[in-house]
This record gives sequence, C-alpha cells and structure tokens, in this order.
Amino acid sequence: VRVICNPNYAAHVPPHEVDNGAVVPPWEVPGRFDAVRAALAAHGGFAFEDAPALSVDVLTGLHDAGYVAHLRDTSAALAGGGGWVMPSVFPFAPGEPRGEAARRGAYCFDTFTAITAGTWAAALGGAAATYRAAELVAAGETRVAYALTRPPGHHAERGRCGGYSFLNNAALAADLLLDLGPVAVLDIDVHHGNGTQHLFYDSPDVLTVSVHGDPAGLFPYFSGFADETGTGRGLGFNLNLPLPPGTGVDGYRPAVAAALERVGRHRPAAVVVAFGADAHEADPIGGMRLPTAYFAELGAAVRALGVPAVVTQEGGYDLATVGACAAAFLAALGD
Ligand code: Q9C
Ligand code: ZN
Repeated sequence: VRVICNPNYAAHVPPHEVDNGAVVPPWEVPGRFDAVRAALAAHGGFAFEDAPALSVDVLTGLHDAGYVAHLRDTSAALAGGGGWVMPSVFPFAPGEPRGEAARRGAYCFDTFTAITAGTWAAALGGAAATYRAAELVAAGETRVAYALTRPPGHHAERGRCGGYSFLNNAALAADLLLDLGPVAVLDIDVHHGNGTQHLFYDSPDVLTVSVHGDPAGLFPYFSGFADETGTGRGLGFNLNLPLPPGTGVDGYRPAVAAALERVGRHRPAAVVVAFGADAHEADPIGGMRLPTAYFAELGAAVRALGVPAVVTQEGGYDLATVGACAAAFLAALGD
C-alpha cells in the first residue's frame, strides 16, 4: 500500500485542551504519527513517500479565504515562540469578526483546538499528503493510497477549525476524485465527521456516510444524528449511523453493513475513507469496544466494494494500538 506522509506532521504541538473549563493535556500529539509509521513499517507491505509541497490555491473551493488567512497569519505571528491561540468567546451577533479575540472565536468552534506556530505548516502538509494520495488514485497509479498525517481533518468546516482539525483532508480528496465520477466518503472515526458532512450537505455528487458514537454523549455533540439527511439537491446524500457508548463488534457489524450498502448504491467511482482508530477498546476518549482484529474486517469490507480508495488518518489516541489498527485496516483493504 502506498503511504503518503505529511512531512510537517511534527510542527503542530498543541499545548493543552480546555475541557469544561479545565486545562488538560492534549490527546492529539506528534507521537501518534510516529506510532502509526512504526507499526506499518513493522507490519511490512507499505511503501512510504513524503508529500510534495502543495499550493494554498488548491484549498480555495473548499475553505473560506478569511479562515485560511487566519490559520496562516496566526501561525506566522506565533513563529519562534511557544504561544498559542484558542477562543474564549464565540459569535453571538452577526457580522465579520473585528479584532483578534473575535477572530479566535469566529474561526473555531471549540476549546480543544489550539493554533500554534507550526499549525499552518502541519495542516498544509496534511492537505498535501491527501492531495497526492488522491492524485495517485485518480491517475490509476494505485488502487489504494493512505495519507499518513496529523493533525486530523474531518471536523474542519469551510470556515472553522475544531475537534483537532484545521483543513478537511477527506473533503479535499473527495473534491479531486469527483473528476472520476460520483464519490462517497465513508467515515469510521468514532466521532461524527461533522466538517465533511457540512461541506457536502447540499451535494448529490459526494455521498457522506458516517458511523460514530451517538453525539448525544460524544463530541461533536451538535451534529451526527440520524435525522441529518442532506439538504436541497443533496437530500438523501448524507447518512449518519450513531451507535451507543460501549458498542462492540456485534453493534458495529450491522451499522457498517448499512453504511456500505448505501455507499454501493451511490455507485462511486472512488471512495474516501476517513479512518480513525478511536473506536478501539483501548482508546482513552472513544468509549467503544472494538478489538484490533475488527479493523482488518473493516478493511476487507471496504475492499469488497471493488472501488479505488483514498484513506485519510483521522483520530486514534491510544499510542500502543493506533498503529496496529491502521496496519490491519490498510493491509486488508490494499493489495
Ligand atoms: N475530554 C478526532 O478524533 N474532545 N477528534 C476531547 C476529551 C474532542 C476528536 C474531550 C475530541 C475530538 C479527529
Ligand atoms: Zn475521532
């Protein structure tokens, strides 16, 4: 399996998260990438390459220009120091944000997602890895390509970061793959892929399907419910399959079967998998009960679609198992 690496993955070092007002250590750390890379190398059968640089212009159709400038300019302003930017106040009146404190809240939807000096470089490097992976698949050079990256992307909206995500890599891949025909995004991170849903909510061309923990009790809390089915021409082209906390293999199997049935009916020319390992039983924040071996079953099930695939790395916070889950999934999906 071709593995396209984000060369700047280590540049983004979050200082902490703020959870219910308390400062807590960050879960989304550079060691996650190292753990996955080491597990893939130990497994064998993976070919690693660094992504070439990506022009920021590629993001234009996907992300709001003011938001992109905020990420870039904030990282630049923090260069050389150990500081960060996090919101304290969120928009409660209409209008463009005026001033730094307003921009912090306007361009972010939670207090888990700090911007640091290296955030822009790391996020753009992740987009570059994903873009390259999608290019390889679109050109028919490989049937499966995996963008090995952090920070994640699937929570990022058109104009807001959140959920540790800054640029929506899965959506970027889907956009590129539309050249081939209809595209489906299958999101199996334990958290609902709210950003990807949001970006394609009115689109009948990109089907978005997400299997995740019930947002009544799990991030992102405000979306991921079963009654969110799309809007306008996109009505019927978003499917959410929320699962109760503590779900194991017996609960995941029928949900994944329903997800894949819907993906198959879309007759996609290519599929994007937003891959998370945070539904694993050892994950510290997911609350689900999947064993490592089930990730191989997931990979085989996606392979059975018979469609080329781009995989983006999203969540997975247990450093001891995240790599084995990715290796099991990708080895079963790939050649
Ligand atoms: N007490 C991804 O997996 N909530 N994002 C953390 C912990 C934020 C997850 C609160 C979870 C974001 C890509
Ligand atoms: Zn997640």
